[in-house]
Amino acid sequence: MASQSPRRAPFIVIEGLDRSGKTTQTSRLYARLKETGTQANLIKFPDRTTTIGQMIDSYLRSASELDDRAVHLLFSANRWELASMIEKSLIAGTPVVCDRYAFSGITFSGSKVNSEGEPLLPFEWCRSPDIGLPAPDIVFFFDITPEKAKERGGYGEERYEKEEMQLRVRDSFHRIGREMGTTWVTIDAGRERDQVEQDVWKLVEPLVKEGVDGPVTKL
Ligand code: T5A
Ligand code: NA
Repeated sequence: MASQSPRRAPFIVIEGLDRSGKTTQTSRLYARLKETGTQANLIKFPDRTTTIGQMIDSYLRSASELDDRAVHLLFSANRWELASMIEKSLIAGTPVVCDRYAFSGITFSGSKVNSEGEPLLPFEWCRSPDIGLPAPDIVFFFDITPEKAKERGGYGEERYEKEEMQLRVRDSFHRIGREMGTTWVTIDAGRERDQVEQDVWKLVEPLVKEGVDGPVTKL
């Protein structure tokens, strides 16, 4: 009798611009999974609770200065801190819901410019430290115009929360999305919370129910 290889749980990432509602929707998704009988792991990057995360937090609040390359590598290291936990969770059958991931790393660092408006860090250099991390099975990209995002209480005080920066980041996310194919799902995040939640749930519910075939893939 042929033994069926066990299916693993999905790795679900919500990415997007600042104020697009990622934290709102990852929390809603986590809660909805729980209500329907699935205990997931909810994680967020940057994870500001670790030693590396505290350095990132201080940099984002402009309480400290760091070389652009150094902070990029810290963001990536912050993901590597959780890489084996993510993989183990998926293999054990527990879905992982993640608020931002390597795509934020690439788009934000890659969108930094000098006073002449030229990129500070080459795109391929930005991509390389995340190569080998667990790859998501689905990425919801929360797309929103800077005007819409501003209506949500305006951007805060953090380092990258400036309109020009957000526009470059948005273009960069669109570029990555075109390369990613079907794993990448663009969501109009400028709508009501319930509508956004419904769109995410429509795709997550079957993925969690059916599970995923094969090993955890890598970025
Ligand atoms: N970064 C991050 C890097 O440079 N490199 C990296 O590798 C990574 C991982 C901090 C910064 O770090 C950069 C990117 C960022 O600039 P963060 O800690 O995730 O990243 O940022 P936060 O400030 O926590 O979160 P965001 O600003 O991105 O906001 P969210 O999570 O997208 O939005 P959320 O859910 O908090 O909602 C914002 C507000 O809008 C309301 C909410 O109630 C809230 O008030 N809202 C809505 N209002 C109307 N309609 C809706 N549909 C709404 N949904 C939410
Ligand atoms: Na957030």
